[in-house]
Amino acid sequence: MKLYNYWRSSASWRVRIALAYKNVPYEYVSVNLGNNEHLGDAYAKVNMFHEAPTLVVDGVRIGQSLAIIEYLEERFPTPTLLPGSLLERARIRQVAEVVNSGIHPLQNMRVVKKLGAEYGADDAAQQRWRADFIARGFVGLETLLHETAKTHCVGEAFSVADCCLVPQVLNARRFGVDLAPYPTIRRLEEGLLAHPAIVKSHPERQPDTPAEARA
Ligand SMILES: N[C@@H](CCC(=O)N[C@@H](CS)C(=O)NCC(=O)O)C(=O)O
Repeated sequence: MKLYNYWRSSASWRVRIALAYKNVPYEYVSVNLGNNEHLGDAYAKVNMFHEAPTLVVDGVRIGQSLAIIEYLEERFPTPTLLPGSLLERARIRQVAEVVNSGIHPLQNMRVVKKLGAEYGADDAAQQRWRADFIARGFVGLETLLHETAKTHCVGEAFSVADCCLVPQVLNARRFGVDLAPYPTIRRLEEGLLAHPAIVKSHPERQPDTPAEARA
């Protein structure tokens, strides 16, 4: 398996967490989003949406981090990333989608670049845009997690919800979101940052992590 990804991409990190949790070996292929490598013709042959991550298995290119994680879950069911009862699993998927479909797209690189190129938003305005949409999402997410979380996002077992939460909190920190109003999110992040799968897959420790960003 080859994972086309980028150290700093939060959607990539979700998949790296799942691979580490399930102890699945893979080849790390770096796609430098910082240099717009994902926008070139070569990467279009890997991912026609010009997004990271992409998992390539037997020549089949799977995009969308949650689709990749579901593939991994079905192929390597143990340890599971979808634990618990039917209703708990629905909550896990809900948290994952709040991040994947609700928060992340509005703070994504292409959106913010367009604000700069076509709507006159300078760096500070772009940062405010990102921080604002992350914070709006976190207001609801904090309430949801207050209902669902114990040691993990949903109950006491590690799940795909945790794979999605931690990278989004790192983005929040990167874009200057004040995390004080979100005690449940902060508590969960603090605990999860010590998890071996998260430590191993952390952006600070990847093959393409630049020296200045290394742990
Ligand atoms: N929902 C997609 C999002 C993929 C995505 O947009 N990834 C970002 C990096 S975190 C990206 O490639 N952005 C490139 C751009 O916006 O130009 C997934 O979960 O895989």
